[in-house]
Amino acid sequence: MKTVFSPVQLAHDPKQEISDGMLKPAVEIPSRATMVRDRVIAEGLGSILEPEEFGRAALERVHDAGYLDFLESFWGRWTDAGRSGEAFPFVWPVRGLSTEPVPEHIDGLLGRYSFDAGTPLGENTFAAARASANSALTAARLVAGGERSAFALSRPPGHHAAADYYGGYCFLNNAAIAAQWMRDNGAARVAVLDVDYHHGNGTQSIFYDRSDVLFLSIHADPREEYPYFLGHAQETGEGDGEGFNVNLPLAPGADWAIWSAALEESLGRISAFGADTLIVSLGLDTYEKDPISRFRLVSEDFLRMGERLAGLRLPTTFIMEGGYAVEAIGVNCVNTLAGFEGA
Ligand code: Q9C
Ligand code: ZN
Repeated sequence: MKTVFSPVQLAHDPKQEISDGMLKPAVEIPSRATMVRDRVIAEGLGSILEPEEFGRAALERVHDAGYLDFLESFWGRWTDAGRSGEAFPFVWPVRGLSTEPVPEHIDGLLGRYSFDAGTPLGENTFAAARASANSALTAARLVAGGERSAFALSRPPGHHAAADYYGGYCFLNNAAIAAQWMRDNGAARVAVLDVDYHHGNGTQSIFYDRSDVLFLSIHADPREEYPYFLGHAQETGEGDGEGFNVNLPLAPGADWAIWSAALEESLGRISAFGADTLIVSLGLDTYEKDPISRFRLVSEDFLRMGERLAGLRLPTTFIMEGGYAVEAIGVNCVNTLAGFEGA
Protein backbone atom coordinates (compact mmCIF):
# COMPACT_ATOMS: atom_id res chain seq x y z
CA MET A 1 0.00 0.00 0.00
CA LYS A 2 1.35 3.42 -0.93
CA THR A 3 1.50 6.24 1.63
CA VAL A 4 1.09 9.91 0.71
CA PHE A 5 2.75 12.53 2.91
CA SER A 6 4.42 15.94 2.57
CA PRO A 7 6.97 17.42 5.02
CA VAL A 8 5.00 20.70 4.67
CA GLN A 9 2.40 19.02 6.92
CA LEU A 10 4.95 19.29 9.76
CA ALA A 11 5.02 23.11 9.55
CA HIS A 12 1.88 23.35 11.71
CA ASP A 13 3.71 22.98 15.03
CA PRO A 14 1.44 24.20 17.83
CA LYS A 15 2.98 24.68 21.25
CA GLN A 16 -0.07 25.08 23.47
CA GLU A 17 -3.80 24.42 23.54
CA ILE A 18 -6.57 25.53 25.86
CA SER A 19 -7.66 22.49 27.86
CA ASP A 20 -9.10 21.99 31.35
CA GLY A 21 -9.07 25.75 31.96
CA MET A 22 -5.36 26.02 31.30
CA LEU A 23 -2.85 26.44 28.54
CA LYS A 24 -1.40 22.96 28.21
CA PRO A 25 1.15 21.44 25.84
CA ALA A 26 -0.47 20.80 22.44
CA VAL A 27 -1.17 17.12 21.66
CA GLU A 28 -1.78 17.36 17.89
CA ILE A 29 1.93 17.73 17.13
CA PRO A 30 4.25 16.95 14.17
CA SER A 31 5.83 13.90 15.84
CA ARG A 32 2.49 12.10 15.38
CA ALA A 33 3.16 12.13 11.65
CA THR A 34 6.87 11.32 11.81
CA MET A 35 6.17 8.33 14.09
CA VAL A 36 3.71 6.95 11.54
CA ARG A 37 6.05 7.69 8.63
CA ASP A 38 8.93 5.91 10.43
CA ARG A 39 6.77 2.84 11.11
CA VAL A 40 5.60 2.69 7.49
CA ILE A 41 9.28 2.55 6.48
CA ALA A 42 10.31 0.07 9.21
CA GLU A 43 7.50 -2.33 8.32
CA GLY A 44 8.04 -2.01 4.57
CA LEU A 45 4.36 -1.16 3.99
CA GLY A 46 5.15 0.40 0.61
CA SER A 47 6.56 3.54 -0.98
CA ILE A 48 5.93 7.04 0.39
CA LEU A 49 4.90 9.61 -2.22
CA GLU A 50 4.66 13.40 -2.08
CA PRO A 51 1.14 14.69 -2.74
CA GLU A 52 0.18 16.36 -5.97
CA GLU A 53 -1.16 19.94 -5.84
CA PHE A 54 -4.93 19.93 -6.43
CA GLY A 55 -5.51 23.64 -5.98
CA ARG A 56 -8.35 25.55 -4.39
CA ALA A 57 -11.12 24.15 -6.62
CA ALA A 58 -11.06 20.75 -4.90
CA LEU A 59 -11.32 22.47 -1.48
CA GLU A 60 -14.21 24.68 -2.63
CA ARG A 61 -16.25 21.59 -3.50
CA VAL A 62 -16.60 21.13 0.28
CA HIS A 63 -15.60 24.38 1.99
CA ASP A 64 -17.12 27.87 1.95
CA ALA A 65 -15.08 30.40 -0.09
CA GLY A 66 -15.18 32.96 2.74
CA TYR A 67 -13.85 30.34 5.15
CA LEU A 68 -10.95 29.49 2.83
CA ASP A 69 -10.22 33.23 2.42
CA PHE A 70 -10.16 33.55 6.21
CA LEU A 71 -7.68 30.68 6.63
CA GLU A 72 -5.51 32.00 3.82
CA SER A 73 -5.42 35.60 5.07
CA PHE A 74 -5.40 34.80 8.79
CA TRP A 75 -1.71 35.25 9.59
CA GLY A 76 -1.48 38.64 7.87
CA ARG A 77 -4.57 39.89 9.71
CA TRP A 78 -3.36 38.51 13.03
CA THR A 79 0.06 40.18 12.78
CA ASP A 80 -1.50 43.42 11.40
CA ALA A 81 -3.51 43.49 14.63
CA GLY A 82 -0.24 43.43 16.55
CA ARG A 83 -0.61 39.83 17.61
CA SER A 84 1.95 37.04 17.46
CA GLY A 85 2.07 33.34 18.31
CA GLU A 86 -0.98 31.08 18.25
CA ALA A 87 -4.55 32.36 17.97
CA PHE A 88 -7.58 31.18 19.96
CA PRO A 89 -11.14 32.42 19.45
CA PHE A 90 -13.23 33.43 22.43
CA VAL A 91 -16.63 34.62 21.12
CA TRP A 92 -19.04 32.71 18.85
CA PRO A 93 -22.32 33.43 17.01
CA VAL A 94 -24.43 31.01 19.05
CA ARG A 95 -28.25 30.98 19.40
CA GLY A 96 -29.82 34.37 18.72
CA LEU A 97 -26.59 35.98 17.53
CA SER A 98 -25.94 36.76 13.87
CA THR A 99 -23.39 35.40 11.40
CA GLU A 100 -24.17 38.24 8.96
CA PRO A 101 -22.43 40.47 8.14
CA VAL A 102 -19.14 38.62 8.54
CA PRO A 103 -17.08 40.59 11.08
CA GLU A 104 -14.06 42.63 10.00
CA HIS A 105 -12.15 42.36 13.28
CA ILE A 106 -9.84 39.37 13.59
CA ASP A 107 -11.45 38.24 16.87
CA GLY A 108 -14.88 38.27 15.19
CA LEU A 109 -13.52 36.34 12.23
CA LEU A 110 -11.94 33.75 14.52
CA GLY A 111 -15.28 33.16 16.23
CA ARG A 112 -17.27 33.17 12.97
CA TYR A 113 -15.10 30.47 11.46
CA SER A 114 -14.51 28.15 14.45
CA PHE A 115 -16.48 26.12 16.98
CA ASP A 116 -14.04 25.60 19.84
CA ALA A 117 -11.18 27.31 21.68
CA GLY A 118 -9.10 24.15 21.80
CA THR A 119 -7.48 24.41 18.37
CA PRO A 120 -4.32 26.50 17.98
CA LEU A 121 -4.10 28.40 14.67
CA GLY A 122 -0.66 29.68 13.67
CA GLU A 123 1.51 31.02 10.88
CA ASN A 124 1.92 27.77 8.98
CA THR A 125 -1.38 26.12 9.79
CA PHE A 126 -3.06 26.72 6.45
CA ALA A 127 -0.04 25.59 4.40
CA ALA A 128 0.11 22.37 6.44
CA ALA A 129 -3.65 21.81 6.22
CA ARG A 130 -3.57 22.30 2.44
CA ALA A 131 -0.74 19.77 2.12
CA SER A 132 -2.70 17.38 4.34
CA ALA A 133 -5.76 17.73 2.07
CA ASN A 134 -3.56 17.24 -1.01
CA SER A 135 -2.29 14.00 0.55
CA ALA A 136 -5.88 12.81 0.97
CA LEU A 137 -6.74 13.80 -2.61
CA THR A 138 -3.64 12.10 -3.99
CA ALA A 139 -4.48 8.88 -2.12
CA ALA A 140 -8.03 9.06 -3.49
CA ARG A 141 -6.68 9.50 -7.00
CA LEU A 142 -4.43 6.44 -6.58
CA VAL A 143 -7.45 4.36 -5.54
CA ALA A 144 -9.63 5.75 -8.35
CA GLY A 145 -6.81 4.84 -10.71
CA GLY A 146 -7.00 1.18 -9.75
CA GLU A 147 -4.96 0.67 -6.56
CA ARG A 148 -6.80 -1.56 -4.11
CA SER A 149 -5.97 0.86 -1.29
CA ALA A 150 -3.85 3.87 -0.38
CA PHE A 151 -2.96 5.66 2.85
CA ALA A 152 -3.02 9.43 3.27
CA LEU A 153 -0.83 10.30 6.26
CA SER A 154 -3.01 13.36 6.74
CA ARG A 155 -2.01 15.62 9.57
CA PRO A 156 -3.37 18.04 10.68
CA PRO A 157 -6.53 15.90 10.81
CA GLY A 158 -9.86 16.87 9.24
CA HIS A 159 -13.05 15.24 10.48
CA HIS A 160 -14.15 17.96 12.95
CA ALA A 161 -13.87 20.70 10.28
CA ALA A 162 -17.20 21.64 8.66
CA ALA A 163 -17.88 23.64 5.49
CA ASP A 164 -17.18 26.93 7.26
CA TYR A 165 -15.60 26.28 10.64
CA TYR A 166 -12.52 24.72 12.20
CA GLY A 167 -12.10 22.97 15.54
CA GLY A 168 -10.95 19.77 17.19
CA TYR A 169 -7.44 20.29 15.72
CA CYS A 170 -9.01 20.18 12.21
CA PHE A 171 -9.05 22.89 9.51
CA LEU A 172 -9.82 21.24 6.15
CA ASN A 173 -11.98 18.13 6.10
CA ASN A 174 -9.60 15.77 4.32
CA ALA A 175 -12.03 12.82 4.24
CA ALA A 176 -14.93 14.92 2.93
CA ILE A 177 -12.72 16.54 0.29
CA ALA A 178 -11.55 13.09 -0.84
CA ALA A 179 -15.12 11.71 -0.82
CA GLN A 180 -16.38 14.62 -2.93
CA TRP A 181 -13.46 14.17 -5.32
CA MET A 182 -14.43 10.50 -5.69
CA ARG A 183 -18.00 11.57 -6.53
CA ASP A 184 -16.69 14.06 -9.09
CA ASN A 185 -14.44 11.42 -10.65
CA GLY A 186 -16.64 8.44 -11.33
CA ALA A 187 -17.88 7.01 -8.02
CA ALA A 188 -21.70 7.03 -7.79
CA ARG A 189 -21.83 5.96 -4.13
CA VAL A 190 -19.14 6.70 -1.56
CA ALA A 191 -19.08 5.36 2.02
CA VAL A 192 -17.11 7.25 4.67
CA LEU A 193 -16.48 5.18 7.80
CA ASP A 194 -15.10 7.20 10.71
CA VAL A 195 -13.39 5.08 13.38
CA ASP A 196 -11.84 7.97 15.35
CA TYR A 197 -12.69 8.02 19.08
CA HIS A 198 -14.49 11.35 18.57
CA HIS A 199 -17.57 11.84 16.42
CA GLY A 200 -16.80 13.21 12.94
CA ASN A 201 -19.15 16.17 13.25
CA GLY A 202 -17.65 18.02 10.30
CA THR A 203 -18.02 15.14 7.87
CA GLN A 204 -21.55 14.42 9.09
CA SER A 205 -22.62 18.04 8.61
CA ILE A 206 -21.13 18.24 5.10
CA PHE A 207 -23.05 15.20 3.80
CA TYR A 208 -26.12 15.26 6.07
CA ASP A 209 -28.68 16.02 3.33
CA ARG A 210 -27.17 13.75 0.68
CA SER A 211 -27.85 10.16 -0.34
CA ASP A 212 -24.75 9.74 -2.52
CA VAL A 213 -22.34 9.72 0.44
CA LEU A 214 -23.09 7.37 3.34
CA PHE A 215 -21.46 8.58 6.56
CA LEU A 216 -20.96 6.19 9.47
CA SER A 217 -19.19 6.95 12.74
CA ILE A 218 -18.24 4.77 15.72
CA HIS A 219 -17.31 7.04 18.62
CA ALA A 220 -17.60 7.91 22.29
CA ASP A 221 -21.12 9.02 23.19
CA PRO A 222 -21.27 12.82 22.75
CA ARG A 223 -23.35 13.12 25.92
CA GLU A 224 -20.07 12.41 27.70
CA GLU A 225 -17.37 13.28 25.22
CA TYR A 226 -16.19 15.92 22.76
CA PRO A 227 -17.64 17.28 20.43
CA TYR A 228 -20.78 17.11 22.70
CA PHE A 229 -23.15 18.77 20.21
CA LEU A 230 -23.37 16.18 17.42
CA GLY A 231 -23.01 12.42 17.00
CA HIS A 232 -26.18 11.07 18.65
CA ALA A 233 -27.76 7.85 17.37
CA GLN A 234 -30.98 9.63 16.39
CA GLU A 235 -29.17 11.76 13.77
CA THR A 236 -29.98 9.75 10.65
CA GLY A 237 -29.82 12.41 7.90
CA GLU A 238 -32.33 14.88 6.50
CA GLY A 239 -34.13 15.39 3.18
CA ASP A 240 -32.54 13.23 0.49
CA GLY A 241 -29.97 12.22 3.08
CA GLU A 242 -32.51 10.60 5.43
CA GLY A 243 -31.17 7.13 6.26
CA PHE A 244 -27.66 7.90 4.98
CA ASN A 245 -26.09 8.99 8.28
CA VAL A 246 -25.28 6.33 10.85
CA ASN A 247 -24.00 7.15 14.33
CA LEU A 248 -22.93 4.35 16.65
CA PRO A 249 -22.08 6.06 19.95
CA LEU A 250 -20.51 3.85 22.64
CA ALA A 251 -20.03 4.45 26.36
CA PRO A 252 -16.51 5.42 27.42
CA GLY A 253 -14.51 2.31 28.32
CA ALA A 254 -15.50 0.27 25.26
CA ASP A 255 -13.08 -2.56 24.48
CA TRP A 256 -12.69 -4.59 21.27
CA ALA A 257 -15.68 -6.84 22.02
CA ILE A 258 -18.00 -3.83 22.23
CA TRP A 259 -16.25 -1.75 19.57
CA SER A 260 -16.07 -4.55 17.00
CA ALA A 261 -19.82 -5.20 17.29
CA ALA A 262 -20.34 -1.62 16.09
CA LEU A 263 -17.82 -2.25 13.32
CA GLU A 264 -19.79 -5.31 12.14
CA GLU A 265 -22.98 -3.23 12.10
CA SER A 266 -21.17 -0.60 10.02
CA LEU A 267 -19.84 -3.16 7.55
CA GLY A 268 -23.35 -4.51 7.00
CA ARG A 269 -24.68 -1.02 6.38
CA ILE A 270 -21.90 -0.24 3.88
CA SER A 271 -22.59 -3.47 1.96
CA ALA A 272 -26.34 -2.79 1.87
CA PHE A 273 -25.66 0.74 0.58
CA GLY A 274 -23.75 -0.65 -2.42
CA ALA A 275 -20.75 1.64 -2.09
CA ASP A 276 -18.36 1.86 -5.05
CA THR A 277 -15.51 3.03 -2.89
CA LEU A 278 -14.70 3.32 0.83
CA ILE A 279 -12.98 6.11 2.70
CA VAL A 280 -11.82 5.33 6.25
CA SER A 281 -11.32 8.24 8.64
CA LEU A 282 -8.60 6.44 10.54
CA GLY A 283 -8.36 7.80 14.07
CA LEU A 284 -6.01 5.90 16.36
CA ASP A 285 -7.30 7.49 19.58
CA THR A 286 -9.45 4.44 20.41
CA TYR A 287 -6.19 3.00 21.83
CA GLU A 288 -6.21 2.10 25.54
CA LYS A 289 -3.31 4.44 26.38
CA ASP A 290 -4.52 7.46 24.41
CA PRO A 291 -4.00 10.45 26.74
CA ILE A 292 -7.29 12.25 25.91
CA SER A 293 -9.61 9.30 25.18
CA ARG A 294 -11.34 6.48 27.03
CA PHE A 295 -11.74 3.43 24.79
CA ARG A 296 -9.65 0.32 25.38
CA LEU A 297 -8.40 -1.07 22.07
CA VAL A 298 -4.99 -2.74 22.24
CA SER A 299 -2.42 -2.70 19.44
CA GLU A 300 -3.40 -6.14 18.09
CA ASP A 301 -7.02 -4.98 17.76
CA PHE A 302 -5.95 -2.61 14.98
CA LEU A 303 -4.76 -5.63 12.95
CA ARG A 304 -8.23 -7.16 13.34
CA MET A 305 -9.80 -3.83 12.36
CA GLY A 306 -7.82 -3.78 9.11
CA GLU A 307 -8.71 -7.40 8.35
CA ARG A 308 -12.42 -6.78 8.87
CA LEU A 309 -12.34 -3.67 6.65
CA ALA A 310 -10.67 -5.68 3.88
CA GLY A 311 -13.62 -8.10 4.00
CA LEU A 312 -15.78 -5.47 2.28
CA ARG A 313 -13.69 -6.01 -0.87
CA LEU A 314 -13.97 -2.32 -1.74
CA PRO A 315 -11.32 0.05 -3.07
CA THR A 316 -10.27 1.77 0.15
CA THR A 317 -8.66 5.14 0.91
CA PHE A 318 -7.35 5.43 4.47
CA ILE A 319 -7.08 9.00 5.76
CA MET A 320 -5.48 9.56 9.16
CA GLU A 321 -7.42 11.48 11.82
CA GLY A 322 -6.65 11.63 15.59
CA GLY A 323 -4.49 9.55 17.93
CA TYR A 324 -2.34 11.14 20.63
CA ALA A 325 -0.37 8.28 22.21
CA VAL A 326 2.60 9.33 20.10
CA GLU A 327 4.82 6.40 21.09
CA ALA A 328 2.21 3.89 19.82
CA ILE A 329 0.54 5.74 16.94
CA GLY A 330 2.93 4.32 14.33
CA VAL A 331 2.39 0.73 15.45
CA ASN A 332 -1.40 1.09 15.71
CA CYS A 333 -1.78 2.88 12.39
CA VAL A 334 0.44 0.52 10.41
CA ASN A 335 -1.19 -2.49 12.14
CA THR A 336 -4.52 -1.38 10.65
CA LEU A 337 -3.04 -0.99 7.18
CA ALA A 338 -1.04 -4.26 7.37
CA GLY A 339 -4.12 -6.10 8.67
CA PHE A 340 -6.02 -4.84 5.64
CA GLU A 341 -3.28 -5.89 3.23
CA GLY A 342 -2.78 -9.29 4.81
CA ALA A 343 -6.45 -10.25 4.83
N1 Q9C B 1 -9.07 18.15 27.59
C1 Q9C B 1 -9.32 14.59 16.84
O1 Q9C B 1 -9.15 13.51 17.37
N2 Q9C B 1 -10.68 18.20 23.07
N3 Q9C B 1 -9.64 15.68 17.56
C2 Q9C B 1 -9.64 17.75 23.90
C3 Q9C B 1 -8.88 17.61 26.26
C4 Q9C B 1 -10.50 18.15 21.65
C5 Q9C B 1 -9.83 15.61 18.98
C6 Q9C B 1 -9.91 18.18 25.31
C7 Q9C B 1 -10.43 16.79 21.06
C8 Q9C B 1 -10.31 16.88 19.56
C9 Q9C B 1 -9.08 14.76 15.39
ZN1 ZN C 1 -10.29 11.93 17.79
